[in-house]
Amino acid sequence: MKTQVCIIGGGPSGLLLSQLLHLKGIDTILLEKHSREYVLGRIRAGVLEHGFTELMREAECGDRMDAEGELHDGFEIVDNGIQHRVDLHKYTGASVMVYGQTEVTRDLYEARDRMQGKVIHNVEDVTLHNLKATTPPYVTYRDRSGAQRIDCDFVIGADGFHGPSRKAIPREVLREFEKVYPFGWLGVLSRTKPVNPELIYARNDRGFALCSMRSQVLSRYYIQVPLSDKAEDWSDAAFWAELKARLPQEVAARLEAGPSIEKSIAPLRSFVAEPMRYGNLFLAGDAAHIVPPTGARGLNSAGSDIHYLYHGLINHYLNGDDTGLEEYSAKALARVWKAQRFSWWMTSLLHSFPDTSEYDRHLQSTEMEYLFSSDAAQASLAENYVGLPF
Ligand code: RFL
Ligand code: PHB
Repeated sequence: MKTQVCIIGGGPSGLLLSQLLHLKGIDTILLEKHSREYVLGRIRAGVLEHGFTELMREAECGDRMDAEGELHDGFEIVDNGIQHRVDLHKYTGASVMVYGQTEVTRDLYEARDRMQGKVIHNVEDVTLHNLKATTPPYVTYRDRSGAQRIDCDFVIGADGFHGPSRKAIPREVLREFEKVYPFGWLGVLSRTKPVNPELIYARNDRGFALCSMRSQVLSRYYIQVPLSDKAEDWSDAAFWAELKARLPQEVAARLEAGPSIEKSIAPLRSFVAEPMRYGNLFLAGDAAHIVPPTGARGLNSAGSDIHYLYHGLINHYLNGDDTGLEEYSAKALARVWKAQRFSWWMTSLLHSFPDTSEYDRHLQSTEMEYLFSSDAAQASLAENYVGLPF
């Protein structure tokens, strides 16, 4: 087979790029390791920044998001029982869209179907070749009918943190930066009315908690847990009791508990790989960088990579101009590091750290006091949360 752009990974990054390029007449083939049902079964991000929603509209995938997603002008931060509101709209004039990653991915898959996009599922042994050679690159893989080969101009590594693309960059070229947090988030999805019209991020001596949602009848809650915990060890009753203990009493009193539809633990990690380009391979999204979910930056940073890559590729194909592709890694990384900083800051502000000193605890409380006594500090939080400009 032959295509212009071979995309590895059928998560939001890969699907969005494939859809945007197709609309400009650029041919892609997308390879995904799992079935569509499996990809859609993963419960992940819930908050989209304005730039991401604009990309969805440009990809002609914005209708359901605009009809069913909810615009939020602010969110709450609770500090050991005391509630403060961060007014996103007041400080930035912008809002965020609460619309789940599952729905984003479903809309993108449906758009790919409508346009007869080439999306191949259940591929194995994806291997990248000739990335820096003078001859064009190609990708090999296996499916049910045997070994396959795709010749292309460019390979896009949008295959998440564990995919093969980043690993195809030689050790002596790739630099990796990592920070592993000593806790995870236990998340529960339940068919219940969200406890609050806006998200609540709660700092508590028992550990962090987050009240989020997918719709007016579907809630998503998280609590910080030690890395040694297993999701199976948490009964629904134990989860609800612990969540309520970390929320202000009046919020806990109105929280509607119900059976969990999904329950899983995600470890918290920060990670950046540099550079994001190697020859004709371009990395995008979680393949190149991970953030802890506290600042809701992961999917949104993937979106900004796709924005830069999409413009670089259309300039290459439609105008013969390679500047965008040459600048891709540096431009994408500059924004990625800002998202890293913000996610680290918000994680440090809101979580309980084991083995923390009295001094560190004092600093954390002072940071919180400063935040809610300073318009400048709230404006800084707000501009990062709604998304820095591309
Ligand atoms: P994905 O979604 O991981 O997709 C990569 C795809 O590549 C496939 N793949 C392969 N395909 C072919 N061959 C191989 N060998 C392959 N190996 C892997 C995988 O099957 C998969 O389908 O990466 P992508 O597209 O870059 O998207 C990134 C986002 O998924 C991620 O950043 C967010 O989910 C992070 N995140 C959040 N981001 C936000 O912006 N806002 C949020 O509110 C938010 N909340 C979250 C989150 C992530 C979480 N977890 C579980 C890590 C909440 C949580 C709990
Ligand atoms: C979610 O709804 O899954 C969610 C929302 C905000 C975050 C992280 C996760 O910061």
